[in-house]
Amino acid sequence: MAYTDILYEKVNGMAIITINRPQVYNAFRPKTVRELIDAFRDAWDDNKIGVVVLTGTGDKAFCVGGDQKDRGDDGYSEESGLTNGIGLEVETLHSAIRNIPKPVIAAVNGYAIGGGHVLHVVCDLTIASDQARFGQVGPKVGSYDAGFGSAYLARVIGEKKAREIWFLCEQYGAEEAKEMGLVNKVVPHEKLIEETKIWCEKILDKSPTALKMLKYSFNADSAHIEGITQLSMGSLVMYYSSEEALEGRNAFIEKRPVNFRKYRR
Ligand code: S0N
Repeated sequence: MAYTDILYEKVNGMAIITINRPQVYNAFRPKTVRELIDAFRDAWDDNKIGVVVLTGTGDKAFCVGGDQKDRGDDGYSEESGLTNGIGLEVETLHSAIRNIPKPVIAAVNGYAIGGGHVLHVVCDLTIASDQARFGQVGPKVGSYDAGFGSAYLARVIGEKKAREIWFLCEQYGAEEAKEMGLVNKVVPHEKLIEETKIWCEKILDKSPTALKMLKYSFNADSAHIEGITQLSMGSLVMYYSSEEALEGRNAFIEKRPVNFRKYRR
C-alpha cells in the first residue's frame, strides 16, 4: 500500500509509525486508519520487528481523533466506501494495536485528543513530551467511544477520573497525566524520540516469546471490551445522523459555541 497519511519506517528492530496530517493536527480520516492498520499488519508479520512506536508529525499534535471536516451527515462512509459502522475502522485499528504480539509504545508529542487520545490509551506504554495535552472531547463535538476509549480507560486510571475526563471534556498536561497513571514517563519535548528509542532498545533485549505471552495475558483480562466497542460503533453510526450529534460537529467547524442545552427537554 502506498501511504499518503502516515510515515512508516523500520530501523534496527523498531517499526515507527507516524501519523502525518499536520494540516489538521494529525486528525484521521478513513484512509489514515486503513494505512495505520496496514502498517501494524506489516510490523506484525515482520519477525525482525520487536517493538512498534506510534507518534505524530510535528510539534503540535500526536492525533486529535476523527477529522471533523471529513465527517459527513451519517459518519465517514462516503469516503471510505464502507457499508457498516461509522466509516472509520477504528475498532479494527484498536484491535491491531492490542493484538499485535509485540509491545506498542505511544510517543505523544502534542495533543492526544478524542479518538487520538484513545489510540495512546490502547497502546501498551506511553511516553509523553512535557508539551503533550490529553483529553476526550466526544460529548462536546457529538461523538463518543464507549468501548476501549471509556471502559478500558477506567481500568487504566480508575472509574472516577475516567468519568471526569469524558463528562467534563477538559485537557490535562503531561505531568498530571502521569500522576493519573495515564502515561509511563514524561520527558523534555526534544528528548521524546531519543527516550522512546532507549525504551525500545531495552525491550529488544528481552525474550520475544515472553513479551508476547505477557501481552496476551494482560489483554485477556479486558478482551471482552472488544464486544463493547462493537456495540459502541454500531450505535455511534445512528447517533451521528441525529440533529444533536450534528450540532456538535457543526459548532466545531463553524467555530461557534455549541448548544446542546436545547436537546435536554
Ligand atoms: C485539538 C484542539 C484542542 C486544538 O485546539 P487549538 O490549539 O485551539 O487549535 P485549533 O485552532 O482548534 O485547531 C488547529 C487546526 O486544526 C484543526 N483541527 C483540530 N482538530 C481537528 C479535527 N478533529 N478534525 C479536523 N480538523 C481539526 C482546526 O480546525 C484548526 O484548523 P483551521 O485553523 O484550519 O480551522 C482542538 O482543535 C479540538 O478540540 N479539536 C477537536 C477534536 C475532535 O473533535 N476530535 C474528534 C473527537 N471525537 C471523539 O472524541 C469521538 C470519540 C472518538 O474518539 C472516535 C471514536 C471512533 C471513531 C471516531 C472517533 C473520533 O475521534 O471522532
